[in-house]
Amino acid sequence: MADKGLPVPEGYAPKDEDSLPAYLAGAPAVAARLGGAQADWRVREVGDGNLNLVFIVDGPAGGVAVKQALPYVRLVGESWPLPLSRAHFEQMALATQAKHAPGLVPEVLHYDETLALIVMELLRPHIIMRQGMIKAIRYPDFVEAITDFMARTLFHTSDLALPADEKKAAIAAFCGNTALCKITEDLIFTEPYMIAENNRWTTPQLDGIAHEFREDGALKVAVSRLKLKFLSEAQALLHGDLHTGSVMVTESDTRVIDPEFAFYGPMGFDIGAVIANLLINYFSQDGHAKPGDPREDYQTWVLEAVEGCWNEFRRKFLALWRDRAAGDAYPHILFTAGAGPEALRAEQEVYMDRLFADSIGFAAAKMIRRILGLAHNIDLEWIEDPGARALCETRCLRLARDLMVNTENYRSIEAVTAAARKARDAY
Ligand code: SR1
Ligand code: MG
Repeated sequence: MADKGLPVPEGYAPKDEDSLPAYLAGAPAVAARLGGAQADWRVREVGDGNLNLVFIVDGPAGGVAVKQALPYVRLVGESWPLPLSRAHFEQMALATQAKHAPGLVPEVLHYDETLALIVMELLRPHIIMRQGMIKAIRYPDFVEAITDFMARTLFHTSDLALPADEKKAAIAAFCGNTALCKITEDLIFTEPYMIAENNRWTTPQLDGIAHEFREDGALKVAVSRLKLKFLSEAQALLHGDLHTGSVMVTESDTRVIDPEFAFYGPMGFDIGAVIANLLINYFSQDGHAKPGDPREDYQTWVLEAVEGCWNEFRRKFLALWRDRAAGDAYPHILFTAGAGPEALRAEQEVYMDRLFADSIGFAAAKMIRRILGLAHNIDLEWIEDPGARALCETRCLRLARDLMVNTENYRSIEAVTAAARKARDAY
């Protein structure tokens, strides 16, 4: 037992900067990557996320990143226990992602189930994409990489690619990640629409809109439909938390990190996460712009990235469906001759339209939760002037509500980006 939080296995203890080197010296792949002797290794705890410890360790030959789960939510403290098993799901997800999207996730060098500790290659000189976007840095490689990642990981873990027995075994392998799913179910789909202790927003500026959302029946129905999808549609292995804080970048390399929320869920949840976080950044730019540092051109780039994310994802996913369909869904034998091929092509359009609608709905839910719920984005949080921040947030919330409720107006990604431009002018 840990003295606080959840019960932990015998042998678990959080590592610190003093105890980590001796432990890593016993992991041959890690010691080789670092080089020299443990006395030469420099350790820094750098975790700034919501849940875990993260260390960077540098040795004479190279560096590694070490991520260790704590038995509670770091953001809140020991009063909110959280199972260490999330590290188990994370390393399984990393292995699946590495198989289907090689080169787009960090290499795992060592995993310790008891310590809930994963040692990975150190991504250097990468930075967290969100931090770069706040400084208006463009990432020309991003759309290509993230759409490769999403198309490949979602397609290859779906019923379009997997035989039913393999798919069911994979669902079973991830279905124990319930505590992390519950965080999403509560923080994204429920709490922003009610009075909840965890919620916070820019006050008093957003008090009115927060109240309005809590009274909005159409919005509550829309978000509840999305929640039901999240709860019940095991379409593919999701990353589960695919925001720009889960992406590390240079201008020519993109890696997806941190899949501890992984489980089999609706594909649109991952796609929506990417779109939502780009749109949040788009709106936040007006709060970061200064005389001499205008952000309009960057906002144009961000909206082009939003469009690219959907359009390229769609193209790549359909190409995989055409070339690599080996699953039990839409059996080949039904669609090879006669009217079959044409019927399948028409059905693929319907499938992608449905996936698009899901993605935009989930994007909207994620925009709202980052402004009215517990965990906020630094894109907006780092706007110091509360009035300026509230204006960006209001535009984002107004668009999100419209995306979620008036779905008939959003049949294409270009309709979404046009509405984002309009929301920026309208409020
Ligand atoms: C209590 S955890 C809050 C959020 O942090 C993670 O990044 C997920 O987005 C989660 O919802
Ligand atoms: Mg994370």
